[in-house]
Amino acid sequence: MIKGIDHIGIAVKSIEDAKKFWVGTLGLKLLRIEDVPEQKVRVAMLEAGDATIELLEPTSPDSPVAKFIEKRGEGLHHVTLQTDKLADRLKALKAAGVNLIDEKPRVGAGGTGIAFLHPKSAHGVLIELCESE
Ligand code: CMX
Repeated sequence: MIKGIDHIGIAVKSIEDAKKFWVGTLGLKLLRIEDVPEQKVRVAMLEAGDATIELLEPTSPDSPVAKFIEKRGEGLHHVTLQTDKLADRLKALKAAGVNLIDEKPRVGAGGTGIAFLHPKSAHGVLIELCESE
């Protein structure tokens, strides 16, 4: 089912500011910056070997990332795992009693199908599944 880690999401107040550390100091390569209006975030994708680091900046005070930063401060926000047959996997997870935030795939960064599992079902970690063949 799970094919690997796609990316790790880190909530930041400002991508411009966070880039100073992640790109300037650590030297990760900036792949792209894009708006994801459906999630009310702007994301910066950074190359980190086989996986990617995703810096998430809220674009609205009611963005889930804005609420996260308000409550917990900047930091690790979610882990994204690749899976095939996302819609089928979600049905199976629901049948297994997992608390799904998204019962059906929706559009995430890069236009791929994504869905979130609630942290209460994953030992405190927000898990994003993304479709990958
Ligand atoms: N990681 C771990 N726990 C989290 C969390 C996170 N990212 N976000 C919220 N929580 C916890 C809270 O601490 C809280 O726990 P307690 O009840 O123990 O205090 C609980 O989940 C509920 O949190 P809340 O502040 O009341 O927030 P909401 O219920 O309004 O929303 C969540 C929480 C996870 C359902 C919501 O943030 C969500 O739907 N997230 C998925 C969408 C998302 O994050 N999109 C941005 C990413 C964009 C992208 O990568 O494309």
